[in-house]
Amino acid sequence: MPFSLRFSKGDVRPLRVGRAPLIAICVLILGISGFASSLANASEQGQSVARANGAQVNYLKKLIESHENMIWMGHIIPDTDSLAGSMLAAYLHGGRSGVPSPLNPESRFVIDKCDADEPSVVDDFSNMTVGLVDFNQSTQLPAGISTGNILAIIDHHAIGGSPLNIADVISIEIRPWGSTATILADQAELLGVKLPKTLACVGMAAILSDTVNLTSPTTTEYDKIYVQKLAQQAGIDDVDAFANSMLLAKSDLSGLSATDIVLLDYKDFEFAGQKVGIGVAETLTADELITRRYQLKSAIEAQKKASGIDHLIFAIVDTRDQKSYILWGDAKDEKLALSAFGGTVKDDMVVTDGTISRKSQIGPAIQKAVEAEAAK
Ligand SMILES: [Mn+2]
Repeated sequence: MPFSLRFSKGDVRPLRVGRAPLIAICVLILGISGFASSLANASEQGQSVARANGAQVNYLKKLIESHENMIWMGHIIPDTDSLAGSMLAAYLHGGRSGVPSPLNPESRFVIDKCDADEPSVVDDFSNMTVGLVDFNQSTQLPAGISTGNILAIIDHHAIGGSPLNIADVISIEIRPWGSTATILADQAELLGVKLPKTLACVGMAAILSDTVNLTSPTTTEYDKIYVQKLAQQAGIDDVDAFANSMLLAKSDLSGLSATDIVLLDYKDFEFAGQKVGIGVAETLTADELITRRYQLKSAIEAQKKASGIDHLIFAIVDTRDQKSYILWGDAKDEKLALSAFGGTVKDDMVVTDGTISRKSQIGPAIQKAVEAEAAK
């Protein structure tokens, strides 16, 4: 018999902050083979294994050690969470971090403010194995990454319309938390790894960014806890001030062209066989973009034609008043916007109150509308 495992009550790690209700956790771990051999080694050496998800035995690290040229990458257009995800994952599990294209103004602000080293832009993935952070959709995979070279995915998004089709068994960890950085902060804690100040700062910033300073409906108790913990590690006293300065950095879009704004935080999806692009601009000063809405609509229409997709919806997300102004480029997408968000068209926009999250509100609403149309 190769090995045996004993699990005790200690296997289930309670949430460390108080009476917070446990939310549903979805942890998919498919990289069993590397993990099992690590467990076998641990068992042979007489160590006890506390938890069957790789905690204490960093199976990803062991897996990555056997690959010379390994890099952690986020979705095509980087944001602060995909940046933080690649940096934290590389620190915890080995390999190096990279971004597929240059950073947006908010992420640049975070790198400066946290005094962190900026990962380099990498677009040549030949002879590399890759770990993906913050996405699992084939439509968001940076060009040049072969699915056969993907070792692991760490993410917090729905598996959605066009998940990556990967023939090999790999490690996939998806938890329905507010950010990828929250999952990595939790992995660090499970592994007993203390993050350096700079990375704790970047991780905290990523949680704040993805959850809009813990106000988005995607926010979980875990996000709140790890913002506190990471802030403490990073020596940041005033988290609100940090979050507000980030939101301000993100809001200054005055120097950007309409097309730049549409593509600043943009993702492609596939719903019911339709290619759908969704761009968002989170801003405290929505009026500035509302004033430019006809420029934006022209840019949306041009971008949609240029990329040959079926739909393109853009949302001005007003993070101050917690609502979104939905824009489109043509009559087909006006119909889609109305079907997805209801209401009426006023000033050539649809306004949707309480909507600030692409992941849990805007994306799912559009997905349902596209699927309903396809089913007709
Ligand atoms: Mn994210």
